[in-house]
Amino acid sequence: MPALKKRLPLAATWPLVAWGLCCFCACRAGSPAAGESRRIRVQGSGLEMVYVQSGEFFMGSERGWTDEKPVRRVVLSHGFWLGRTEVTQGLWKAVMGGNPAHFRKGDDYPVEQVGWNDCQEFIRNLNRLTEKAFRLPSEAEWEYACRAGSQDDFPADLDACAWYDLNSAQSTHTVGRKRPNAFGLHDMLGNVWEWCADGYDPHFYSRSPLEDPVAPAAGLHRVDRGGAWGYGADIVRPSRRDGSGPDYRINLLGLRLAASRL
Ligand SMILES: [Ca+2]
Repeated sequence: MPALKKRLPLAATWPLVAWGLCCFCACRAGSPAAGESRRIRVQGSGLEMVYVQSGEFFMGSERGWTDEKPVRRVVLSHGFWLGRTEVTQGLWKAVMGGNPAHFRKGDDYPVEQVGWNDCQEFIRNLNRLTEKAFRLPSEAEWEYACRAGSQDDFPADLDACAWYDLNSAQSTHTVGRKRPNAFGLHDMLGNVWEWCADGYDPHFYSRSPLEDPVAPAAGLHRVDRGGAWGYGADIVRPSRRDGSGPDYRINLLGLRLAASRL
């Protein structure tokens, strides 16, 4: 007599099927979870990157300057990694071998007095050392990450989350000491302005694509964002835009790193 094959009841197989599907999907997707972080060591220094998921938001402000209008719904179709803090003087020294900062109070202070072109050289060297593909964030990525789900154009709790003219004692401060935003990012507002990848075009919002907008890095100026220790609450805002020449260096302006993948 042939052996009878014992079969599980159909209902009993569903948990196994579901578990298998979950594993299959997770392996195929391979995408990090929102807020996941990774530390990267670089020649005795390092940095921490936080994963920001794709999404959409209203970019700009009807209460802001003319270059912040029109407000439009922007889609970021891919998640990306962003530095938990501004680039520190310690990391800059580890990569470049020197420290251009004005406020040399410690390795955990943000680097400043770095031009947009200096930042490109820094990123090239960093990528060679780490075999990764760091870059500056786009302006849209920066504002999306700064807002972290908020549409508040004038944050009421600026003292808690930013170094600006009323609490900075006219200096930069150690990165990461102020309260992080909802994405876990520190000092997006204040401390130092942060270079973005885009060229600065005051009319860009009127004609930019609504999905993954990036203004070409051309023309006289590049975008910097977030305000700094020497500015007031009218400037230290998520949607405030500024443009500076690519070789402009000042003790109010630094950078934060981004990467599409790590
Ligand atoms: Ca900042």
